[in-house]
Amino acid sequence: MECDLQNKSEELVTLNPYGKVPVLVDGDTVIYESAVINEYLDEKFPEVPLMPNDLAQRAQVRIWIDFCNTRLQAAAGNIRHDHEVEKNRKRLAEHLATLDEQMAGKDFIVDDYSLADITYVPFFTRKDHYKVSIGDEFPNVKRWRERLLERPKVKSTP
Ligand SMILES: N[C@@H](CCC(=O)N[C@@H](CS)C(=O)NCC(=O)O)C(=O)O
Repeated sequence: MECDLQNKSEELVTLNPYGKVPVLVDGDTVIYESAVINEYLDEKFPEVPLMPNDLAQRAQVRIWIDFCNTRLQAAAGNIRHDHEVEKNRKRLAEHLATLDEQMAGKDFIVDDYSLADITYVPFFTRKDHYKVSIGDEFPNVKRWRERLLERPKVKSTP
């Protein structure tokens, strides 16, 4: 569902007690929190698997999803909302450095393309909102971003 976040509808707050988007309504099922929505969709459509089979790799995917949501996006969101901008710019640079190390010599963050890579796409497509540039100081993240944004499904998503 789409909604005005400055003027939240009652419907949004009823569907998601956190009052945030995204929210997925699938028949009688209501799901919020993007990581949970993504896992639900992955399990609902097993013909396009986006989680590895290996248990340890599945755990790695969840670790990098958590890193994106609780660290990278948290710092980026604070910058976007003008909250402690300098402190959060520093944090964001540290998180990008961590990611750059993780991405060394890799095409995707854990083994093959997975929900972990997908989780970073909104950050990469909206990076200008966060006043961040991903240049040669983060060469592995830069290549990974370009690789993800070239994917047809990512390109065709508004
Ligand atoms: N952890 C949540 C974060 C969702 C989130 O922060 N959404 C923002 C828009 S991108 C929002 O709804 N903000 C409105 C608010 O916090 O009041 C998720 O991954 O779904």
